[in-house]
Amino acid sequence: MSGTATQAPTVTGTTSIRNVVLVGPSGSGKSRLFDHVVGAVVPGRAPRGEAAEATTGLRAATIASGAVVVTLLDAPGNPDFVGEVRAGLRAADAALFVVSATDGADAASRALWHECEVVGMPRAVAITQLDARDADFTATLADCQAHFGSGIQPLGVPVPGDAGAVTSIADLLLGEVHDYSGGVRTVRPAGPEHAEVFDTFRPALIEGIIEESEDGALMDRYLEGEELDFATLEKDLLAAVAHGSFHPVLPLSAETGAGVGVLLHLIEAAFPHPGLHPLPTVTPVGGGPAVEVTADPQGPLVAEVVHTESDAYVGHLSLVRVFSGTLRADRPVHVSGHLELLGVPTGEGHAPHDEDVRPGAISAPLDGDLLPKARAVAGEIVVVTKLGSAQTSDTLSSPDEPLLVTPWALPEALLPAAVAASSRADEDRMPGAFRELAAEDPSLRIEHDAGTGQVVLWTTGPAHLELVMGRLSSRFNVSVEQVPVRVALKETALGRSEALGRHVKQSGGHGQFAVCRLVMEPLPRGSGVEFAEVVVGGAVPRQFIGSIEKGVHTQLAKGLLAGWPVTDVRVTLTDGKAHSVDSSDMAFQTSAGIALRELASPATMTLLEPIDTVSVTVDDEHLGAVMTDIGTRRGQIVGSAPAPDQPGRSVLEAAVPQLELLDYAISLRSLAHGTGTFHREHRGYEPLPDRLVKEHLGDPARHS
Ligand SMILES: Nc1nc2c(ncn2[C@@H]2O[C@H](COP(=O)(O)OP(=O)(O)OP(=O)(O)O)[C@@H](O)[C@H]2O)c(=O)[nH]1
Ligand SMILES: [Mg+2]
Repeated sequence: MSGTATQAPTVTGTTSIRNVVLVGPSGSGKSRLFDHVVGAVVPGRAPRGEAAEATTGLRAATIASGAVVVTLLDAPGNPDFVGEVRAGLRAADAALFVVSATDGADAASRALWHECEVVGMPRAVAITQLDARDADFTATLADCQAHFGSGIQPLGVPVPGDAGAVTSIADLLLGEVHDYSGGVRTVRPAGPEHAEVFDTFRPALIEGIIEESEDGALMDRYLEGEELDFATLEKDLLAAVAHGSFHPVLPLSAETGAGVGVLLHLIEAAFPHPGLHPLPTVTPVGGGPAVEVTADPQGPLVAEVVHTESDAYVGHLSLVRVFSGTLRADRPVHVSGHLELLGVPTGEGHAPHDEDVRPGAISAPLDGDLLPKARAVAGEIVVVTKLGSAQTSDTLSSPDEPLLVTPWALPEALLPAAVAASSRADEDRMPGAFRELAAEDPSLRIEHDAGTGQVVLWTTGPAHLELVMGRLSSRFNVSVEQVPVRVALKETALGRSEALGRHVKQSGGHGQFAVCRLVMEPLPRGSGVEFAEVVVGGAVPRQFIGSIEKGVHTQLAKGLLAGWPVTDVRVTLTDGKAHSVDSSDMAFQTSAGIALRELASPATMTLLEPIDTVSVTVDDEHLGAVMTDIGTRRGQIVGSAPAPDQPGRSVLEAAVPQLELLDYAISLRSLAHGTGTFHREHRGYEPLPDRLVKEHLGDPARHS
């Protein structure tokens, strides 16, 4: 904890709040820009070193800027952490989309742009790293216009200085040149040397703004040659940005600070305040029709936990966006989480919960520092301590009127990693650590697989897995080893087989006597297990038929070939023998097991593997590669079609064995150059190909 600011900026009302999330691919310069802006407003903060690490979770800082209070959120760019981006888009009211002038609008940028688009986020584009050697502003701008559609127009254009470094920016609306070379901004009117820049970029900007204007006569006036004044244009520009239909582009350099002043002005003047941004769906806890809420500090309290961290000194820290009402440190809140309502598997640690909790302190965040405050009104983003039971995506409301916010679209964890505790002590610490990790991270799914007995961590990708493993050891002192993930198979019958089960022990004392003849035959896929009996003449007394049935079910659940449960078979009791004294329930159960083990052999039985329906959404140019790859995974293509609402992308549906999908979350990224996403659903079981059966029979799964 360090820093010089000790007081939270004063929020005078919801309309003076601006919440802005930085979104863009990894390495585009979001954290650098975040640090620069925070550092410019709060002097004395040590900037991060050159070897900056990739961001893994939301960072937040609330700063005063002009007449508004801005909370900046820095989101990670790595696709594994798209859940944090979505949380940031939920918490903020506008996004600053960051594209590096060295990389352009690459596949990762396009995927993130789509994330903003699906939630209708108003956004501006920052083209950063203008000072880098291979920076190309014009090419990056053209790239953005090509990929992000209409409404992308620059407000400023960098003007190269003497040494090539970008120290000046031509402001296209004001007709000025802003010079940052002396460390502070100096403004001069544009000279004849800048005519080319203005001629190139200004007409398109002005036409773009006019097209968005509510004033239909403006275009005619412009076309008739009238010089439109700055105030007219700025008003329309601001309206268009807030509306989400126009995306002004700002050149920026975190190195020289060029463009940062214009950015802060744009945020204050053009970015929507919380009252203009649509609120998420809110329902009463326990169900019922949606409740209308507005960004009114007097309204019912509705707030959502968008990020959770654990601090060695302060403990549980919840980053909370207040949507309605006022959150006060001296009033209890109702904490509610119901991920099960989303209809997706949630794993351990995400059980539904509802409880009233007294919060600890409320603070404005300043990137790790906490600036205390007494309350937070609708629209604010604050840190709340001591909400021990609150998990990321939980709702905070008033205990008198408990409400539930429908969470943002949580990403699916599709990369499985099986782990085993290194020691008994590690095993004891594992459940507590898992509980904490799951509470922080709704995209982590922890599963104890009943079929294989493995503990499986489902993550969104390798960087997410690495983060989770790192936390397990550094924060919870739990050492685990990664072991190969197993897939739970099943056994079934190929043809009819029969055997006699004799359980006869009659030497001395109370004996055991039970004999049964069982026939096993295949049933259609999905039938499960059936038991039948066709015993004639009371060879097996009535009361023991139930014993045999029980013994059959017990043995089938344990498996006959390789320890996997047997399915899709009918077992028929055809004959047997009993003894008037020595027969018993247990003896007949045992004889049934013996008969089944006797009749089982690789000649009459085989293994079934689980098959998933996989739908892959991918850029058209990579569809062929993805299809070919599905083939190498023993997959069957079911069909493909253009992706709804996503021009240039297709959805491919295929049936693929789970055994071939263990690394798909990683493979698809390289196959589709970062443009692919997929979803999988269990479809059913199919026989494992012969060559694989041999492999799996030599490798018994699980034996009790
Ligand atoms: N020269 C120059 N380098 C920059 C600039 N902005 C960022 N960088 C460098 O680019 C690298 C990545 O910057 P970050 O700000 O960490 O990138 P990020 O967008 O936060 O990346 P993620 O956290 O992974 O999403 C770092 O080494 C920065 O020093 C800039 O304006 N100029
Ligand atoms: Mg970062």
